[in-house]
Amino acid sequence: ESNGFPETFLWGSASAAYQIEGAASEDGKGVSNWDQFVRIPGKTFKATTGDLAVDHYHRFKEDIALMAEAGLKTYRFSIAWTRIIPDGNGEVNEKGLAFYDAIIDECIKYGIEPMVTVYHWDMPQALQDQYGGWENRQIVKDYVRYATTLFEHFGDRVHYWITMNEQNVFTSLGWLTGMHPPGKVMDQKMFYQVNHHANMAHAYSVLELKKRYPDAHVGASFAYTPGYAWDCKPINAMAKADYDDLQNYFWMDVYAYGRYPKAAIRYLESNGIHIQMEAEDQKIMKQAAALIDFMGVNYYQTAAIEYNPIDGVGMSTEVNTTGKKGTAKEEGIPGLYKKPSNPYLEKTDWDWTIDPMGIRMCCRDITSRYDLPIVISENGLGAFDKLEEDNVIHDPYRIAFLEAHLKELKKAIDDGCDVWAYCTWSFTDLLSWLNGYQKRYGFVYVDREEDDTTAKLNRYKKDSFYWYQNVIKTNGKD
Ligand code: BGP
Repeated sequence: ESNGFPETFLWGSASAAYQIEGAASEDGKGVSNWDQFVRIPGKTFKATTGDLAVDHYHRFKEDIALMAEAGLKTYRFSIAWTRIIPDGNGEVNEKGLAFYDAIIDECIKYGIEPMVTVYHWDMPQALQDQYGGWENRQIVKDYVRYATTLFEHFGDRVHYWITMNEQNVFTSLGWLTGMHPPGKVMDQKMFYQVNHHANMAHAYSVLELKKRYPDAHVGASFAYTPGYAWDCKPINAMAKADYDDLQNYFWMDVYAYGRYPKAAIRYLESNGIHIQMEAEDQKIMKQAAALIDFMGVNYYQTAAIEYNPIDGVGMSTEVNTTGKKGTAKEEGIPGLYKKPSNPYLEKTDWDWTIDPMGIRMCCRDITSRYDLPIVISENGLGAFDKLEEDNVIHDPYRIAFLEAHLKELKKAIDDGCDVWAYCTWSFTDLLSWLNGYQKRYGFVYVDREEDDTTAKLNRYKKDSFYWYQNVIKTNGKD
């Protein structure tokens, strides 16, 4: 007999500042690495500006009223560091604080629990220019000061904090494939060093939060792509173990245990990579790990994992950013693993596997490995949606996708996983980092096209809006 979702379950949706706000230079906001990165010419992939985005900065009241109408219990959003401390480590901008005060108060007015992401990839460009941003240990101090500013100002009203969004993604794309700022390609040494800096920034900020608000709930959001060993050949099962240590546990073990997986460190050392640490680091990482309250999981897809010979495929920058199905290329780490296309799974137009059971896999793995509560901080389907006459949008594919994932999530709860929240990505349509505005995720359609800066940006409810409203009303029982 299924107990289903607990009464206190937080049904929600998620967004990120750069993808939704716009108002890129208003009210004292500083320039972020993304504001700058999208302007560098010659990219082989799309990187659309968030200058206007969907103008949430000016329309947040309308958007949050729609969230209330859908019945959301929580809204996960990120704060733009450049609004709070425009140059990264100088003066605090009161207008930036005031903007997020207004968002938080608006949520509370409707009984929506604000869930705040401290860092969702938009770093002050000034820090990049000053000292190389994440590449320099100085970032730890600056991040912690920024985070602490948020804790002190919003901590009386915000009970859920996410320190980092998908550290595995922004570091891999920033230092290995070059598709995110600062656009470095295969700089392995720096990739691992940057991760250590981010881990310390996370760890110290957890300590600062808990000093001030011991009852606050804090975690980091990890992009978890569970792997399936290709077949029953032992070498492929071993490749999957390598994949887990280097691509999953390399981050989750740090958040939950405060240490790197041993096999991953051995692999790095045998490749001449030694992470530079300060004397206290390992102690601080452990202290922070003991204090986190949940693992944040962004779940989109799974990957098949097969052994990859030393002369095999490497990281690919030929990812599908057009929505033309079948254009993604196989990628991997030579000598370890590669990710062949899984013949058992359907794919989205952007070649992401559709695998509802994967969400249950994530929960089960985290529960047995870490015994931590889980916040699903993102899950959703990117699709081309069509605005039809009378401003209706029929998106049965999105409903089917989410419904199937919720069924599996419910099973995970029945399996004994302690799942606190489920946030869809996203509530309104918004900017997709590398795919522009055509890859839509929302329950609410925003009528803007790619280069459309004069768009009215009207909001229209999709069919999925009403579906989610009913899910929340019935607490997932239907
Ligand atoms: C996650 C990010 C989000 C969001 C989402 C969808 O990795 O945390 O910010 O963008 O993925 O991805 P995409 O926009 O590439 O389709």
